Amino acid sequence: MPKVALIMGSKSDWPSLKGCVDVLRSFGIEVEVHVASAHRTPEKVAAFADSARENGFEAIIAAAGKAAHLAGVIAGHTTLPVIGIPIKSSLMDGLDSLLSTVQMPTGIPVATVAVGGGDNAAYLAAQMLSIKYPELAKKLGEHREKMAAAIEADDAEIRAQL
Ligand code: RP5
Repeated sequence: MPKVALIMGSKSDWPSLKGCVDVLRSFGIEVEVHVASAHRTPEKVAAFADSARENGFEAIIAAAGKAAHLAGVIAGHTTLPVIGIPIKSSLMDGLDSLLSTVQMPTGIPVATVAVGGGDNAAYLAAQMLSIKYPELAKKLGEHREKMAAAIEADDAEIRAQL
């Protein structure tokens, strides 16, 4: 079974991350969820990331707000793919989190989704893991077909009103 970790910098991030967990589970991806802070518990973050590959994780999703260094610090401690979710948790509408997450130095990338983009982080993880797990590729294809059918239904509904 594919396995990923979802790490958040604070419990206050959790409400915007439930969708991420739901999407991962809908694809049959095991997810281990932790609160660990790059600033408040830096040793815990480093230890988790250092041992993530040997502990069977295949990607790490990291969510943080404000000075959002969590994903970047994790990326510095592992060569697993790291997906960053900037959280909107300040007066700056998440722009601070977005830039803190995405602006990584060369060689240490963080695949950053939109501010509050937890669901897309899960879809991206599923797409990455689909290289190894054919059942994920199949489920992703089916999901795309469902989305397209929904758009076609919306198109018909709007056109019928005119
Ligand atoms: C970040 O600071 C967290 O990821 C959170 O988004 C933000 C605020 O944290 P709290 O002060 O709510 O714990 O580290």
